[in-house]
Parts: sequence; C-alpha cells; structure tokens
Amino acid sequence: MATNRTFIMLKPDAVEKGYIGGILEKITASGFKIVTLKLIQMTKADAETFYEVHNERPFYEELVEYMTRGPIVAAILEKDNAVEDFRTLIGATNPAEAAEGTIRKQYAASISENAVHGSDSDDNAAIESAFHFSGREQF
Ligand code: IDP
Ligand code: MG
Repeated sequence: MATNRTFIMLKPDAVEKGYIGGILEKITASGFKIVTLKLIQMTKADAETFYEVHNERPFYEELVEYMTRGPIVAAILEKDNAVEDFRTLIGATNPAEAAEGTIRKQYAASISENAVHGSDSDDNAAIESAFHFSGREQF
C-alpha cells in the first residue's frame, strides 16, 4: 500500500555550503510538509548500515567517507505520493543528467556529492525513517 511519507537527507556537502534554507524552501514550496527534522552526524557504522545495499559497489567507501564527514539534515516529509514526487523533485543521481528545476540540478556538485537523498520506495522510507528517528521524534 502506498503511504504518504518519505525519508530525506540534506547531505554534508549541502550543509557545508549553506544550502539548508534554500533546499527546505524549495521542498515546502513544492507541497511537502515537514513531519520531523534534525541535524545529526552519522558514524561510520551508521553510514555503512544505511548504504549496505551498495556495499559491493566501487564507490561504497567514498560514499561512507562523504556521508560521515559532517552533519546531515534528516527529515520525514508528508505529501500525497511522497516517495515518487520527492524523487522527481530531486532529479537524477548525476546532476549533469538532472532535469531543470530539480534540487540536484540547482545544488549538487557531482554524481557522488549530490546534495540530497530521497527514499526509493515506501518500504525503504519506513526503514530509513526508523533508522534515524525514534517513535517519539515522529509526529
Ligand atoms: P540515489 O541517491 O539517486 O538513489 P543511488 O544509486 O541509490 O542513487 O546511490 C546512492 C548514493 O551513492 C548517490 O546518491 C551518490 O551519493 C552515490 N553514488 C551513486 N552512484 C555513484 C557513482 O557512480 N560514483 C560515486 N558515487 C555514487
Ligand atoms: Mg538510492
């Protein structure tokens, strides 16, 4: 069953460059409601677990290094069709291929440092939300 929530992160590059406000503005202007939100720095073990699905990929170590080098913004968003609509709003993984008007087109530096994460399925949205937020932090 489709749910109306997705899990997102503003990645360390976006936080370092001062893009938190600009990206959140774009998200809320696109009709997403912020259900919960926090800054947190992932440990190496956190990032390894979060991205476990990619552990055979050549970029895995680089990805873990990047995602742990500074704080991220973690959030849960609500909107009808949240998962798919947020993936559309962020654009392709590689900003060079991201559509005009997408967050990655505007804010991402490269395929590895691409500013933002969005869950790719309702199941993963639930898993990733529970990974980052306790029940008392979800509203
Ligand atoms: P997604 O974030 O668009 O869902 P995934 O394929 O799930 O993309 O990859 C997870 C993250 O791993 C990407 O957002 C990016 O930070 C990094 N990544 C993906 N592909 C590459 C690559 O080819 N080189 C370096 N980093 C990559
Ligand atoms: Mg993905």
